[in-house]
Amino acid sequence: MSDRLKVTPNDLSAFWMPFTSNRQFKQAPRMLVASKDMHYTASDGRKILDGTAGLWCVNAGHCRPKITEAIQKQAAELDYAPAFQMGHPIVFELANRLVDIAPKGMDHVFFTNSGSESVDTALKMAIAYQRVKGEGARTRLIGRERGYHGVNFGGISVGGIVTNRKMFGTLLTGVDHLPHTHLPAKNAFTKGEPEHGAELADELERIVTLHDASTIAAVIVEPVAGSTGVLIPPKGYLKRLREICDKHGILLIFDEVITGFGRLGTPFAADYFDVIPDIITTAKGVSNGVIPMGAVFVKKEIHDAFMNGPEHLIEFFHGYTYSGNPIASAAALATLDTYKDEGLLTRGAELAPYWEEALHSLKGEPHVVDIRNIGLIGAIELQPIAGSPSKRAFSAFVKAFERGALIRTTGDIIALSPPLIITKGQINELIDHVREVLRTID
Ligand code: PXG
Repeated sequence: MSDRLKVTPNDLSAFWMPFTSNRQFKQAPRMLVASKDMHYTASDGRKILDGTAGLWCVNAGHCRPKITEAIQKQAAELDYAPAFQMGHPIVFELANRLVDIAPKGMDHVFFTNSGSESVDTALKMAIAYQRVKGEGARTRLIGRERGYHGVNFGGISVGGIVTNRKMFGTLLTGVDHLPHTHLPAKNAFTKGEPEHGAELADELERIVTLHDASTIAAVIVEPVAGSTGVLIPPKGYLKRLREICDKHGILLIFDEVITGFGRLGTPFAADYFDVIPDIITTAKGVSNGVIPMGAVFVKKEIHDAFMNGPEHLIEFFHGYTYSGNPIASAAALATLDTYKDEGLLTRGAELAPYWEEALHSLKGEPHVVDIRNIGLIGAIELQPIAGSPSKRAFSAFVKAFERGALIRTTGDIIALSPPLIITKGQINELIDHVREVLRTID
């Protein structure tokens, strides 16, 4: 282990931290210095059980040998190769391997470096696709309230989290939003998919009536909304969205940045819900979070529509310097090997019933107003402190870290999404930490 374990007082001021209360953090920093399998090591040497797979990304667990070795080897062999008008074999191999596990019909992959970039790529693809097939008036994008699609301008425009939008001007024009599907009065403490709310998909018909289908390019939703506090789609909701999109020639984009790569116990949420969208955005789990990478999966018809015109011309004016970077590609291939060797893309399905029971055993603990779960995702919603939203859950987060567990909070919701290698014993441990924390916070 490097001597970073011996952390000494340090000047923390230069680094402007992302999505962090910088001033509060720098007064009492929480530093991670090492990781292995299900655990982090904090700078004071304590082992911290990872209840969140980092940030929903380290699906195979930490510092897995195949992935570490692949990165080391690739860095010494071919470090960087230009991504435009040049290729390197490993990224083609990766694309084939990804298509092999993708839902049927998703035959092509476009590489990015993050979920935010995957989302903006998908939105641009959707609008451009409508244009190349002669429907250039279809430029509108439909997102959903409480949706999270990253932080780039396209993503925050179709996203529905007010704090991520209100500071940043007028955003993209021509965007509308479906209502969110969170109905706590009807669905609280549901195990799995809630019974009520499929009819909320019909709001898309209302939006189509308002704008006319001929102006709408695509609808984008997270099959399970993660960042906004784990909103599980009501039974039948996604199928209904698919039907309405089909009826009106609107593309359906699933943002699977957190649900992709085994989180629900199936390779993708599209498999879980048996609804195939036209485009799937991914990131995080594609490379186990270890090296930044994103991948956008596209149906053959969409890809093929671009493959027209003179062959010397670029078909899609879009891409990133690091699209399909060799080291990221090597990390992703080794990640896929690890998922395959250990059956991780479906392991969540075996563990889900145990996970569900463990989570719901928190019903009746102080402050708990709802518990929801699907696959290896769980959310425990707390009653907010009057006048101080999110303070209670944040105290839970800090207390859990002090006790030796990493949990994630958003608003007053605790969200759990452990690496897919978690054992039953570790599930008990995680839930016991949360139980004790709930009993100690105000
Ligand atoms: N789409 C979805 C559905 C996401 O969950 C992004 C896009 C953006 O990905 P990048 O790689 O650009 O961050 C995400 C990211 C949390 C949390 O705790 C969730 C995300 C990121 C950080 C924290 O809920 N999701």
